Amino acid sequence: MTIRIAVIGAGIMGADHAKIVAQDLPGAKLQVVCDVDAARARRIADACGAADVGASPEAAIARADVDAVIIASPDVTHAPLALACIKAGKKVLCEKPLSQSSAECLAVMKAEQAAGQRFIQLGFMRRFDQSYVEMKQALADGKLGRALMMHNFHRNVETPNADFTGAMAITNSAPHEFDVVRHVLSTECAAISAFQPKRSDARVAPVFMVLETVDNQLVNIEINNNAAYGYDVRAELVGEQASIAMNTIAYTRMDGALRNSTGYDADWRGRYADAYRRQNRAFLRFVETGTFPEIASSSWDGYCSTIVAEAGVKALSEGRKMLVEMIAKPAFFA
Ligand code: ISE
Repeated sequence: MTIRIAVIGAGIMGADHAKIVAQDLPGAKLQVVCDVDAARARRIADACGAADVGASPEAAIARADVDAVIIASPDVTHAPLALACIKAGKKVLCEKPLSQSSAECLAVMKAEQAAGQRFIQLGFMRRFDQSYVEMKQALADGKLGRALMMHNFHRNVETPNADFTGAMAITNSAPHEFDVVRHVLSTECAAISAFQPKRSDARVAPVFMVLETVDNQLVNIEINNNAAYGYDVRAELVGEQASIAMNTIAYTRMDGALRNSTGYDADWRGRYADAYRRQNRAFLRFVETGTFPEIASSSWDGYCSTIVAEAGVKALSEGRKMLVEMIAKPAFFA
């Protein structure tokens, strides 16, 4: 049976998901591209061969010819639209974050539990990236000894718009690290501190965070959304016996003029192209079988990354370490 998918949002991520569904997701059909900007929806739909377009997310979710939904609309719409999908009985791949409010995340979790089955897969695609898969496996195989620290750098070329702030680096970019660190280390964050250096210009300066885990490990995360030179994500997991670090991913090296060089991707879509496709294939299997993918993120994981982000924003604004107080993990999400 072909799974007919509606993509909500035709911006940078909606366009990428529409392309993946149309070109790299055997067994799926791009049924609807939905966006309030009709011209943008039509452009993406025509480019990807979608069956239809729409302007109302709720109407697209309710369509009888839509079996599953990918939410790639603005962050503030994610939780309300996820709730609409649960109500319509449709499984959903929701781009991160689930919400920038932990209370909204709890409401989505509550709705899933009330429905008695899993509906939400969250778009923390880093878990599907081979580098983090190998890190987690090396730790599980005992090759590192006990995990002590994890160093993380997350650098974008430049902020997407002029009103991007240091707090947004924590709520929009850092959730990737908040989630993948939990996943790789199988731990939770107990406390977070956040700092910012001063740039010589008006651009948003990097945010540097130190997380303390409930297992007495240290994690540092640099989010630099104005790195200028390229899209560059790095990570190193340090154990008591060994450490494992992510290589810079490049398929070629240029030699010439007495130099050699490798290129950087312009943004995450290139660097994580394989991870997005693995994530979306896992989602398709979830829709087909009803079995939640083992390594995927759930609405619980969305809550966990958002509660850390909320504490991180307070730590940055108040200039002091903040404790992270979370609810216990419901058995429903075991
Ligand atoms: C963006 O929203 C993403 O999700 C990217 O994966 C991340 O690298 C970027 O920093 C975010 O702004």
